[in-house]
Amino acid sequence: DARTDTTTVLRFPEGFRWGTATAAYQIEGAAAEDGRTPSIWDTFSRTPGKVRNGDTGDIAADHYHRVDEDVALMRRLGVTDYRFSIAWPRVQPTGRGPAVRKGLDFYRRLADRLLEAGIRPVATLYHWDLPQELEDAGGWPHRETAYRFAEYAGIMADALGDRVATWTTLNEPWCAAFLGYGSGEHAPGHTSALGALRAAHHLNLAHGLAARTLRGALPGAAEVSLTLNLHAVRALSQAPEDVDAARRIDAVANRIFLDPVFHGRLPEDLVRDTAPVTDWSFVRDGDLATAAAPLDFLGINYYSPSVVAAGASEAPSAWAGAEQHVRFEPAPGPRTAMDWPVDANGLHELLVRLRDELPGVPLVITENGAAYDDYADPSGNVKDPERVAYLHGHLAAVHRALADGADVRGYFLWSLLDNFEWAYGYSKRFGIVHVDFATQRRTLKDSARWYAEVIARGGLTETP
Ligand code: GBH
Repeated sequence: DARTDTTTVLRFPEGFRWGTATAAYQIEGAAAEDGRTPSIWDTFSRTPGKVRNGDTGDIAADHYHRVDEDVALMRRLGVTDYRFSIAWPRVQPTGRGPAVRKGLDFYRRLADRLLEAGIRPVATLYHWDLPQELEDAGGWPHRETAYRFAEYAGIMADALGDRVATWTTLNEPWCAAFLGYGSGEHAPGHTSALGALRAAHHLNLAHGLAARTLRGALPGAAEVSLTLNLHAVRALSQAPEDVDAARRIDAVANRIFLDPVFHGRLPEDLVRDTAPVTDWSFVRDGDLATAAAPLDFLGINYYSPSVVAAGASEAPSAWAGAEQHVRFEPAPGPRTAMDWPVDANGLHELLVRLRDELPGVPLVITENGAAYDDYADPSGNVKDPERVAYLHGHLAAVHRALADGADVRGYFLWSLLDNFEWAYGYSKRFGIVHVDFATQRRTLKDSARWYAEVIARGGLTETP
């Protein structure tokens, strides 16, 4: 009984949302079924040299055919919420015109299974899988894409609005813009500072247009949100040039989205800093006001902090010119299998910053988790002790932020399943459920059992 349990020292508020998260291209597979057409990630993953081992999302975790089993897993974990994304090319294959019924039916079935299991569906409209036809017409650097996105949002609100009450427009527009069009590490793989900045702006515009569309199409109780991967950026020292390097990255990674979406303005220093791009005429009158549609919460994805100093990094980069003035420093301490530093304080720092800068905006951690290799012990249990330690540390940081007054309403663990980890293919495993990709067999890892206990208790014990 939770009330008499004295071992739970870090208790979370009543009604806190405990979830897991996934994304369509990373788990669904069924890439050519029921009318789905290629997205930019299908094209990119088929381009030699772009994804490790030539992996694609053709089959992935075969979730398209295993919805019942996957929802049953979540019911076992006891999650209150599940965050999934909708594959735009599955429901509107060319990114224009009428929707495909079978595609809509898939998401209706998923939402129904979740509701039957007592799990709240949380739908993200865009987790990076742009219909290839829209990319061929110019992609996110092209303004028209924002209007196409708003139309697609309306289709989904009409199709799922009776079942889904919580909506997110975009997942991590920074990645879509700056990894997709700036550094080229992600689809569609372009390398242009101007293209990346145009993409970022049109994603902000798309978000605002879609937020208004959702609001108009859904009943009053629906929630509308945006998910950002805010960068917890720290200066290597208090020397003014290092502090300035951190300011530059904060502008091009964080404030480029926060300022339009919450304040209807562009950061002035960003416009000044983003040489070689000086012509910002792609930002038209009224766009920033459109981007600033009222939201019910801000989603934050956090994995690790960055440390920067004055210096120079390589181009082409994800930093739209800032790389000419900024050097990324290896952060100290342990690392995950992605080689990302493990530092839960970065999450606390971000939450406290948002408490101060966005008063009145509820916060939800829409992704947090880690890639580690797991191993089976002699009795077949899948062990992942580093992941358990990572999760415990980060949830403790969330608890600290709550105690410090941050309005955090929920936590979604990335990820439910091992999946297609973008440019890393299947070489990195983020799941709390192990997937044997040869047989599609799912096995709970220790971290899944641990998370189920946390949820059942409503909090953490002193140590994992
Ligand atoms: C998320 O993105 C995605 O939403 C999810 O689909 C993905 O599977 C998951 O995380 C794990 O990768 O570029 O120098 O700032 C993560 C975003 C952006 C986090 C790049 C790490 C690297 C340091 N990532 N960042 S830097």
